Amino acid sequence: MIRNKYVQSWIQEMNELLSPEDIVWVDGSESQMKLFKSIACGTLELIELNQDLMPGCYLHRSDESDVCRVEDRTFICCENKIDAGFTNNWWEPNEAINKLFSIAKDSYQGRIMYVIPFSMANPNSEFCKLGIEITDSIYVALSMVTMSRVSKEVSKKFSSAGENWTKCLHCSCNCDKDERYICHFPEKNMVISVNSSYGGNALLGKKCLALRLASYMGKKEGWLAEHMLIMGIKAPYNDEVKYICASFPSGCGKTDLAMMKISEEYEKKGYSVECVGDDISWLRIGPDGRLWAMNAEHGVFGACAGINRKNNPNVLETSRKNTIFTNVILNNDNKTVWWEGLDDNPPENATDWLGDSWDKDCGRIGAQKNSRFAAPITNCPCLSKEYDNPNGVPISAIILGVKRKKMTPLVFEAQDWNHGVFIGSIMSSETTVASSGKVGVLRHDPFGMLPFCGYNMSDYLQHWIDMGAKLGDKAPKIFGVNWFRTDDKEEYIWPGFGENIRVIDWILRRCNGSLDVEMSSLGLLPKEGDIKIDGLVIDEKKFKSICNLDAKMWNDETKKIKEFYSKFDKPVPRELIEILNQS
Ligand code: OXD
Ligand code: MN
Repeated sequence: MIRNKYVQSWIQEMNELLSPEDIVWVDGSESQMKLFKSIACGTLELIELNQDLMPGCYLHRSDESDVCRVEDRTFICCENKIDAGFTNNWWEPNEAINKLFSIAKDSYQGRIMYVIPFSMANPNSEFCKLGIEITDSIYVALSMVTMSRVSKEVSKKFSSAGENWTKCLHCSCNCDKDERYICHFPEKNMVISVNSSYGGNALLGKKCLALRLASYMGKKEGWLAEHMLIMGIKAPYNDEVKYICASFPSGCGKTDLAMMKISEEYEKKGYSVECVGDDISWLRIGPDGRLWAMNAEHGVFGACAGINRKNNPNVLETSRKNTIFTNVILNNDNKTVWWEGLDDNPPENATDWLGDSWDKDCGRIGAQKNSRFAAPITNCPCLSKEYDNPNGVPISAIILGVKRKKMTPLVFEAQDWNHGVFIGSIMSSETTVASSGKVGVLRHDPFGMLPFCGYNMSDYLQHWIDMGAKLGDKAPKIFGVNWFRTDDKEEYIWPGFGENIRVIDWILRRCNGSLDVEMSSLGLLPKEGDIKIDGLVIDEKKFKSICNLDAKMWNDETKKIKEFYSKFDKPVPRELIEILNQS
């Protein structure tokens, strides 16, 4: 129980609304988590996996309709529609609350109300934001403990927090997809999510607080909440580890990049990579005037598809203990998990994500395409020792990544901060399975934040420009990347994964001012030979093509950007219009 009258009165209000059988306060302790897991196994919400091979690991299967984020059912409920802006669905707050409360009313009957006091970011840092999630799902409660910071120490922080914490209400209800709503109330510092238990919709500290509400808080308080990984790189020519942030839209490999395993050849040359965060960065200007970043989360909610020992052993290793898998294949013989692409040994006696018997020749895929694992970040074999530093880590470069078959070059550099903001504003990527809707559709997704910016996109871009003005000559350099260019056979040209160190190497050398560049309409391009491809099996002609900007394609692109900018419901910052007109 927390000594805070605002907390107590909200819990009482929710108790009356939801009518649970009992209330359980979650403190994240080992003994409590053990108890929750055994209860969840009893109700079949979890299936215990092989505890010798995968200690502390469990499998969960979701409702068939509840497998990803639902952007069309996600709302920003602020007083004025214009403050949500054209990139968000808007709902008048009182109307939304009436509807949501009518759905939530008595929905916990016969169920437990789990009350989870949590912190996003290190609770002993300036970055910390407190929240309380109420949920009736033991799976959500367990996952929140993994993904955020939940402890007795965090609970104590609420005694002096007054009203300064986020109310997060989650109701599983009966998972009715037509009554599914993920609603954010920035002015009330509140989130309500009903009828979904999928991570991005139900672990309310993650996308809902740490991005949608936090981006709004960041705008008001002078910092940034971004859909960005944080990684450290030691290079032989730098005395110290350099940290970079990288944004990519959902499902484009942030976890892979943050935990990438570089080749032995690069290790021998003196390179190493460490992970600070894989999805959400909070960035503040430090006392030294530089930009400092902290991972808002404490866990990894990674996509299983495509993870294997060859492409990324570090990600696989992260999921080998104390992990909850959702919607993967169960190997009934040894109680381990499997998904398409993991290895060449699909299990013979298996059950698919829907609970049906499965074998490789049955004509169906066995793991849901957006199957996931939730693991403590401390499992990561290349975790940075700075990952929880209350000051964050100083950022030397920001990468803005897209997923595009054509047009966007492998890597390029912005001319200055505002030009970098322009590059962020025009990012356009192919949609992935992380969200409902068609996959592979090219859409504008500024800074990878289209589904996550909790306020008007023009104001967001202006905030980026303002941050640059405050940073002045301490601002990190900004780069664009695209690992995903394809050839005529639709095959990726760039090998990606651990070989991305070659591109990061170019970026770090540019930060040192040690390489020259070619000018292009989109930004500064590497000079031939500056990105090392020795030892790679890559067609030189194709490689050259992905390093360059096709003038005709760029010309067509500028028309699409103009069209995109014309959809803004508040003026696009003048600095960006000027850059577009010169491009
Ligand atoms: C995620 C997402 O799960 O971006 O991180 O959808
Ligand atoms: Mn994400």
